[in-house]
Amino acid sequence: MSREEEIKKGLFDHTLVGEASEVVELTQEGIDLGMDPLDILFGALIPSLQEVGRLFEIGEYFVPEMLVAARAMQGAMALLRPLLVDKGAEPIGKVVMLTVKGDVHDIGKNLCNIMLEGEGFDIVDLGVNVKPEEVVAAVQEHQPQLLGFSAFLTTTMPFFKSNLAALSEAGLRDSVKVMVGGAPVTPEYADSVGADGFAPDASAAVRLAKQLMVDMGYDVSMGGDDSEGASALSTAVQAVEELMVKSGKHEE
Ligand code: B12
Repeated sequence: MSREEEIKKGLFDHTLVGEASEVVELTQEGIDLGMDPLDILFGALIPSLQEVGRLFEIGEYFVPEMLVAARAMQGAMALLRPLLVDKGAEPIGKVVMLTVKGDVHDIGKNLCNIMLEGEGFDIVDLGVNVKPEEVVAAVQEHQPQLLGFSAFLTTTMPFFKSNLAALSEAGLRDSVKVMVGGAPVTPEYADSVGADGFAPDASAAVRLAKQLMVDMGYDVSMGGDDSEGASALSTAVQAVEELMVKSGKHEE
């Protein structure tokens, strides 16, 4: 096994049991060895968190185990973030992102933020457990083109609808495009609540965000061989997709 493979295995194993300092050390070693940060993320850390979810589901893990695993993952994300986000160019649009009321899951949202930021979006992150009235206030204050709602619980998904209703009541619904996501969310559910789009993962969220900008008449490069700045992450996003197909996350 190569050192890179050992690092990935170590990251998976240590994240699973929430050993944060080992996860941080291995992440740093991987970065120093020139490993692709997206391979570290999608090839080791996220699969480990998926396994954590499975163990919770079958009753082998409880909330404390999930929490330490999530903390270990976040330590690694702090190291990976600067490598994934390439600041400097003019923002191509503004996105307000949040996890809905009653929900504290933020890893998926944070990952979307990193990828969106890396593609040139300006991100306003409202954090977790965000109430509909706070959503309205943030749209008034920041006037984003896009709004992203994240929910990881079937019991909090209905807040997508509450948020959309609050926006309509405030006369703001037509001023933004709304995208939704999170582990239990489906495209059908997104449609049923009247969202403008759904994405199952961060790379799809980037494509969706750009498409929604284009739909609104903004001139946004859609990746490919265009400008230098935009293409670095587009290439990375493609790499992620390949990794996800390999790991069986995407069937299509
Ligand atoms: C870590 C974790 C926790 C941590 C969260 C820490 C944190 N800071 O986020 C803690 C321990 C706090 C936690 C608590 C709970 N959790 Co929890 N948790 C998880 C776990 C293991 C991982 C979630 C995660 O971060 N995944 C990694 C990310 C990267 O996931 P992802 O889906 O791939 O994310 C992508 C997409 O969803 C998408 N996306 C996400 N957001 C958005 C937004 C937009 C706009 C777009 C376009 C796309 C998008 O892009 C992301 C990046 O690629 C999941 C299991 C799982 N398999 O999901 C359970 C899970 C979500 N939790 C669950 C439960 C039940 C709970 C608790 C109720 C447990 C309890 N009894 O207290 C509490 C609820 C707390 C609350 N009020 O929110 C259940 C939910 C079941 C359900 N369907 O309702 C799950 C599925 C576990 C299970 N298998 O049963 N949890």
